Amino acid sequence: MALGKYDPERIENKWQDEWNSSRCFEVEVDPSRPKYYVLEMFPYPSGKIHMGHVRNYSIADVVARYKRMRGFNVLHPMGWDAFGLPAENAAIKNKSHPAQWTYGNIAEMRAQLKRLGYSYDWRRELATCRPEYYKWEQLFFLKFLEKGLVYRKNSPVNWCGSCQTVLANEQVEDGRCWRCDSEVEQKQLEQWFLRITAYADELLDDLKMLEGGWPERVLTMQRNWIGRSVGAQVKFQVKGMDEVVEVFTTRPDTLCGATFMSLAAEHPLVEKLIAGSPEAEKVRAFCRDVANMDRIKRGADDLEKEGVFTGAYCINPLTGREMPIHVANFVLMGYGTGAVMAVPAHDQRDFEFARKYDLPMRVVIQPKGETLNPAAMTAAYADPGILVNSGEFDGLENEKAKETIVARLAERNLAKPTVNYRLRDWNISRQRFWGAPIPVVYCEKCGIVGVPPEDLPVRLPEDAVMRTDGKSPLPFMDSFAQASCPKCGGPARRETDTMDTFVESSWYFLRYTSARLDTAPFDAAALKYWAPVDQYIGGIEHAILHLLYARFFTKILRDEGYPVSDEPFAHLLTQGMVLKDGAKMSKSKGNVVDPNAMIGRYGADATRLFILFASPPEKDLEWSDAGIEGAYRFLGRIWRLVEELEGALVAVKPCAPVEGELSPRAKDLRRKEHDTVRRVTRDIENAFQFNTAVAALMELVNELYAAKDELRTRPEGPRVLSSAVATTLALLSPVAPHLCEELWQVLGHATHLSEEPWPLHDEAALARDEVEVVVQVNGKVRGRAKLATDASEEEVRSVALGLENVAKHLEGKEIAKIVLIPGKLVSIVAR
Ligand code: ANZ
Ligand code: ZN
Repeated sequence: MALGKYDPERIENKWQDEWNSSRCFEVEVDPSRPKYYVLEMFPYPSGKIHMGHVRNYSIADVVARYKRMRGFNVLHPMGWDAFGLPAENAAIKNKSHPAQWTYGNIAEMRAQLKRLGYSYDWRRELATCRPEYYKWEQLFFLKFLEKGLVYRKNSPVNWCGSCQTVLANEQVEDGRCWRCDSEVEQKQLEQWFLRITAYADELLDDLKMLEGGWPERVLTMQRNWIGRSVGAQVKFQVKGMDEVVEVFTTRPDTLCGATFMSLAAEHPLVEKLIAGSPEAEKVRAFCRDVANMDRIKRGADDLEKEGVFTGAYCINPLTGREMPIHVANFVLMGYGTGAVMAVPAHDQRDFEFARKYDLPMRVVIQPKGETLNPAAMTAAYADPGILVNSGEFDGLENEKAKETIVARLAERNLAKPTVNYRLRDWNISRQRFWGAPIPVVYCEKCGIVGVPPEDLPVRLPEDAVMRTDGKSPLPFMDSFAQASCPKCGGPARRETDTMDTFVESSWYFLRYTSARLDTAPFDAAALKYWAPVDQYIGGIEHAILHLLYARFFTKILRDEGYPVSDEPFAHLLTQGMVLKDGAKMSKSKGNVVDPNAMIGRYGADATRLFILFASPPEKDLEWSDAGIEGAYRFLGRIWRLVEELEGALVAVKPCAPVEGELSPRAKDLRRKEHDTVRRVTRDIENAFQFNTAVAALMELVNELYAAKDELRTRPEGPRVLSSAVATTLALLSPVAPHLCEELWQVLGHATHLSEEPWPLHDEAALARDEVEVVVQVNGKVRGRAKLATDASEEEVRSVALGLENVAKHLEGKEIAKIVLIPGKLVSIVAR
């Protein structure tokens, strides 16, 4: 039977149907087997899969298929991060419901993923916009409410006018909305917050557990975002008033150098300090201007430092000197106490401020072997040193002085050690329709009342009509917003804000373990068996947002008693971008390559192969038409190889044992086969270097071509050739599964290659025949070396020159000539 032409579409459809009907990727809990949970960050159903997705999911699928062949019980699920604003915008445009757009897109994208042959357990598919999913999130919300882990607070929030909703701090990038890039304003609003700060220490400390498993740069980004700062709170008496100013400082050692005080414009003390003073109006005007400034700009290093004197003074608790109190634009109310003891000699911002307003400067930290002169300084001295001008503390190393000074002030109740975080609680209220409803009502009598768990889910109305003004329809729908109080039965108003969609993505990976369960969010046994995710794969853009929230959620669910480990993702791979002509593929740049077109033209296997071969997973990948063409040709080459050998092939497994005498050619091929198993396995185990793994396979295929005609006529030929072909197919199958399954069948196997074990190489097969070579220097025998029969000239020469006795006889001489007689002699002529 002739194989015919390599027709990817035919064989890919065939095997996708076959995998589907044989349910070979569906998995169950099986405590007798080791589990492996591999997961990609689930997509937002925007309409179509793009190359970035294909790359992400192809990497994950190779991992899944590889681990399955290694004997793991592999969980590899897929789902949809399905709530969010684009669905609402599309619904407004098309005068439809966001659900329609969303489910339509999911159907299309699901078909695309199936066409790529990914080995998902599709029974576990979930979409976060389904009530069967968000019902559990509402239940979590109620539990958190009971514990005080979620609370309502009136506070300044980030408002995106274009999205008509608030944003979490993590969703503001350089003062702009993470979604639409509009400038974010500050607004005062009552909102729901999740108390992520209660877990700040644990979120920081547990990053240690992830070292080695997560990219270092992601760990650093998380560390900086949490921003733990160790220091002290110090109290300053206000002169002539019964008030104190409390500051947070990381440098209590510089206290004697504090020459003035800087307050945030919103600091509550400002009004008291200026009451009745002639300067009051001027100070108020300054505060108003600063309060309206962008928060990001206010915190930026290059901000032009500005301020105004309040007319009041406080007293330095160590020196007893008076310090003028200013309001300064760079002091933020949301951090520390909103007040800063200004040490111009040792803090750059204070230095700039003091120079501008001609305020006194006092050096209290002296670098070793140098004397700083305040008048001549051009920048603050922020490095370590010895205390000076600090009375009894003079001569102390500044690190030591931090403790000593705080302890001394603590005796007078003027200071206490304090830890501060940059991390703020997570604002989860969104004024949007297409999100999970927050399950509370507001009763005139009882206040905030949680919806009883048995009444969950609070469903999004299916008959909602989108508004043309961009606002959520929920507050305007009496059928939704009017409720009765679960406690007193009186009239109540339902919460019409929905949850941030990042809440859904904070626990979906746990839900996959029992995605269809309808009596509880998780089946305890399944959760215990499958969690944590062993390998998580996704984009670096989630380094803070999603990954921090997911870590937090895992910890609070653990504390609710669910059997999850402390960290959700043991290993993280952040894949590089897909570029075309050096730029990230994007609609706006017009350099998008459509996966459908590539699959249509070259097939899913070639598309996957190109993407995995073109660069290591964590590096950027440059799209190349020649590259995918080359991938397609390589697959065709394997196809033709099997076609040409068809009559000579037998159904042996990879790395089949052979008996009897092997010809040198057969030995070589067998050695190459086993060496390829060793290399491919090592490359995958070592940070998933699929590109070099594929390169090794290409060498093996070349060797097969070179050996086939000679070997097929030898008695041991069919077995040796068939084993090498079987090995090629097994090793390549995670990357190009359809072609490999098909040819596996052609070899005569009745099993699915996807369910076969991964080949194991035999060390003995790697050994090469050796001969003893004599080494002469100027005609005299000076050494002997054991070398492989097929050692290269270069190898022979370097081994010969490296022999101790040979080197000794070459000392001080120049080599004129080296003559090689293969397998016998190395003759060196030296003068
Ligand atoms: C005196 C001092 C002397 C300071 C010195 C620094 C160097 P991190 O590391 O980010 O926590 N600070 C405190 N609260 C602030 C606020 N609300 N807005 C702006 N700045 C604030 O920084 C802590 C330092 O930032 C604190 O230590 C304080 O200045 C300032 F040589 O106190 B320091
Ligand atoms: Zn009530």
